[in-house]
Amino acid sequence: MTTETLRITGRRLPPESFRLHRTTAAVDTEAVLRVLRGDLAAYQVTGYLPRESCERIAARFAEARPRPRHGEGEDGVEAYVLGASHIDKTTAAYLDEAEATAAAVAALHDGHPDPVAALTARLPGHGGVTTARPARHQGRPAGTSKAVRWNTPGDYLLLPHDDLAQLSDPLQSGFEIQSLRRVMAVNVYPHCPPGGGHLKLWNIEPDSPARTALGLTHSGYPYPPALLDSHDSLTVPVTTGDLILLNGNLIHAVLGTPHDAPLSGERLLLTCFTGLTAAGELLWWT
Ligand SMILES: O=C(O)CCC(=O)C(=O)O
Repeated sequence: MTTETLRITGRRLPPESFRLHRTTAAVDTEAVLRVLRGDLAAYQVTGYLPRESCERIAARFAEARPRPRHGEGEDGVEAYVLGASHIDKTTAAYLDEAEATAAAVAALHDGHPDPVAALTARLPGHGGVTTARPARHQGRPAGTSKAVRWNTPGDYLLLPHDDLAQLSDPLQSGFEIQSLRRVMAVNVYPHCPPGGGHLKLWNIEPDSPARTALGLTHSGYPYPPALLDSHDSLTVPVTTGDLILLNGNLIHAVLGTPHDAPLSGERLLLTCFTGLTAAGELLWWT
């Protein structure tokens, strides 16, 4: 089957849920819980991270000489990453990486609280969340957050994808994140230059047949942009200091800048994934 004849099937949010909720500085916990449950597409808190923190984290990231992740970006580098990513590796290899990078991630914050962890710490006691903790495997914890600078020129810094499919990778069989049915991404931006690096979400949470037809069963990446034209979309204009919570089951992408402006060298993301277990435990991983 050619991609022209494929249709991405799945769950669509009702129009009143497929929207961006916004507040300034203060976090509306009820809105966070709506994203977590899949009842809201995205929630943006402008001015979440004070300017001094943004500048400190960006400076520490530059000093740390983060490692390149090879891929289809400029000079064969898709991103510069500080911290661990569970994608495409065994659970043991991921947890080794989380342990090996924990001190470098903590050093980004110079003794100040990690703003990603500060968000997850707010949730226990609200909306049936009993506790918040790292996902674990054989007693070993997942990473708390990672810092990422995408390095791909063109229309997309990161192509359309969903955050759920990657949990099913057979390499991570038995890792407790595999029992989760929903993902909420917690994203904080110490720097985003004006004019680009925005987030685009499409109103489709793809189902297994759609992923299988596209060969994306365990990756959820990348959905061909042309197949998304028939789905409603919304764009979240990212600004420095934002916290953005995303319904990660929806297909979403990071947009580039018009005219190849030198954006990719500057935008900086701190992030973790979260999900709620049937027992009400909020798990995080990276
Ligand atoms: O860079 C961003 O704003 C979001 C990145 C993202 O969607 C991901 O890492 O899955």
